[in-house]
Amino acid sequence: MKYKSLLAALVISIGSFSSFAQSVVTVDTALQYQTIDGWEAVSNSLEAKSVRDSVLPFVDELIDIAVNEVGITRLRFSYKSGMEDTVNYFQQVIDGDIEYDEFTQHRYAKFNDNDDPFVADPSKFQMAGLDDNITNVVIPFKNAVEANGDRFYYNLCYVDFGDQSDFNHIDDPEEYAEYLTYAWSYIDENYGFVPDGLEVILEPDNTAIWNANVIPPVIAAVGQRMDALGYDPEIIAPSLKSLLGIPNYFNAIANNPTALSYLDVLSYHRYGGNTNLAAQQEVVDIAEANNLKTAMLEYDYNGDVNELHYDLKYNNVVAWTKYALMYKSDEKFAYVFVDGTDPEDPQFGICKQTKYLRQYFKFIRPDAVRVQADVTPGDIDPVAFVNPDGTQVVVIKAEAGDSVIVNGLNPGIYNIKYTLGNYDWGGVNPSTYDFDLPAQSIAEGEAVAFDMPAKGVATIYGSPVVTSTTDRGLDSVFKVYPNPTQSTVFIEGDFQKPQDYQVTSIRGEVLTEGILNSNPQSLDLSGFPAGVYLLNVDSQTIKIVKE
Ligand SMILES: [Ca+2]
Ligand SMILES: [Ca+2]
Repeated sequence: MKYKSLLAALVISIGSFSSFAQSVVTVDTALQYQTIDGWEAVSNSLEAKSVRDSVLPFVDELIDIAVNEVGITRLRFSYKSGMEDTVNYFQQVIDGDIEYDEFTQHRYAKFNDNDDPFVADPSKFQMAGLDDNITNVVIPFKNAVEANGDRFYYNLCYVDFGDQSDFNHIDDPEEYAEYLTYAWSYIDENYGFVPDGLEVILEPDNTAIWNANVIPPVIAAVGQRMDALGYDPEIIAPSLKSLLGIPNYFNAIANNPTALSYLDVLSYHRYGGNTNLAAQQEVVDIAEANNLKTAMLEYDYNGDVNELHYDLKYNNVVAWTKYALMYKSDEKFAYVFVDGTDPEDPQFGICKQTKYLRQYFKFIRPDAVRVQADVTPGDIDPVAFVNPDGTQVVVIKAEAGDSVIVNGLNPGIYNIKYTLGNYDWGGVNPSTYDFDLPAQSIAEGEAVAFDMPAKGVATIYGSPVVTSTTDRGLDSVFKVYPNPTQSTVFIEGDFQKPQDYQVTSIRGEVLTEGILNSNPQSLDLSGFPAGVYLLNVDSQTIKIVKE
């Protein structure tokens, strides 16, 4: 009888905690998968003249929202094939001499600069559109990303829709290589940086002249020419409109060993094969067998958290692109919209689907490593990461309300933020947006627990590593120097008594430990490989960079 009442009390106690089903998530940082390269937006949506004139004066506000509110870290520039031309049509658009529509008649029309693909004539490359993009968008965007301590990624994507001229870059792979290396040298000389990625050809299966067989020779040619110039872009291909064609396109590349040696990222769009999970697994299998990254680089209207979550968790993508950085209304293909009702004070806002995507983008940072996250039966699906600063992030996509317990997190303080609503295709504005539950502090072996009230996306994210203890009531503060270090660091603090210390990897593996009993105390890291390590003392953590 006694046991029965105890059981009843326990049931009542759990019942009063939550009326939902319960799911237990277990994070295991020992099982690691892909490393994130970034969240991408296409920046060309700012090039139409009407948008340029109305938005560019306020572009810093747009960038602030895109970078700091949404979390975008990566920009794609569509490098249209028609910039090798005798006429500077884009400059004429800027100057108001022609309409943007007239520019579109020429943007894929190519005129060869001369007969020598190894000698570029600068007067025949019309870079006004690239200059406009870099000056007005890329540089301030890059600065904003880097100010957050994040890595910016610039993806230069060759686009060749339409067969508008007799000459084509695929006529001679060296002409393609000239056109792309010209861009790299031009950006390097004029702006002092170069793109990080070269997306070889946008949607070759959506053009009149590209196919699987013409891609390998251009990859081989441009890879070798970039090498000769000292550039090493990530080569991204085949960026098919339909991922169903990837095995065929990949096999063509694999038959050209030089091309295969340069390929880094197996990229796809989701306009075909979106529901074909076997075809997606085939992409993953090809990538794994050939040591390639995967990336989902466009799915405009229909790309929502269902695709993002699946791509991260099952397709191992390192980058994900919905589409446009900005559009003039809350359209489903853009991240940010602008309400230009008052041209003197345009109002930028986050598009409704982006409000769900942001639960991932803003908290999973470039160079985050995905780790295992299992869940007992429930209505939720977790995906977990370790950020480069060592903080852990778990994003939960919940089909319905649920009581959630998250195990396997490092000790620390965890924030819980959710956005509720129908995130599915054509999704609606959230019923609850950007809602914060009180932060939870957990010790070793403890779990974060909270109620997810309804369908939506929740993010559990660790607070950045604490370097000051004044607000935590701890009995000591300490510092480490030199940091970065090449061998020895000194640990100095106002310790009242000897302190245990641990040095761990960013995944939490203990690499060495001991007791601090002198002040300062030296710690020899000369035997450690270069990398980032975490020093734990008195429940504080300091990041140490070993060079
Ligand atoms: Ca040429
Ligand atoms: Ca030439």
